[in-house]
Amino acid sequence: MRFCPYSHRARLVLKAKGIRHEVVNINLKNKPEWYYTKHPFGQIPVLENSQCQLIYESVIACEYLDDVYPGRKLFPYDPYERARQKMLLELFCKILEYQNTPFFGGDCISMIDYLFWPWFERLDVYGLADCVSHTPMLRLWIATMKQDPAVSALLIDKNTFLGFLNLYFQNNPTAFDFGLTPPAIR
Ligand SMILES: N[C@@H](CCC(=O)N[C@@H](CS)C(=O)NCC(=O)O)C(=O)O
Repeated sequence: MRFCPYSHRARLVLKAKGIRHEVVNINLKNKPEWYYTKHPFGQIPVLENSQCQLIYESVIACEYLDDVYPGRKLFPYDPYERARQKMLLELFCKILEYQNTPFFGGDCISMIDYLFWPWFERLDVYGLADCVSHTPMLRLWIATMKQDPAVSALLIDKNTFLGFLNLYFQNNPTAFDFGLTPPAIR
């Protein structure tokens, strides 16, 4: 589902690491029966690798991608630093103003930034952009994140998001497809 922040996490990591992949979107209001063979409760996202192994829970899926695929490691190698990112993730909003580095994991973007980002991208859509107006470090982080190639490639246009939410709250089963262009008829 294109608007899900948990799936967004996985897509950010796939993009950041340059991993070739296929995205299969499902309609959460009308889940296909087969999807329950991928996830016991039909939640998204689920990652399926080329050996047909299934990995769910977005943080676990992101860590799996980081471990298995080459390219820049997003989680730090140092076990303490890795644990620290996971602790920050647990604390999430409570720690936001205690950072004094440009990114949550230090001087360059790493896994923790990608795992936080989907919620920050949605602040404006939910009319909550003002909640960061008194937090200059956080505003700077948001501006810097928007310049990252993976983040900018996956940014969702605000009007598309609002169009989706409008249909979603009307219980319209086509909400998840909002903004998609129908395939050209040959
Ligand atoms: N802890 C899960 C949460 C995933 C989640 O809540 N996904 C929502 C969509 S944003 C979902 O699948 N909802 C449908 C349902 O629960 O039936 C993760 O991190 O992957």
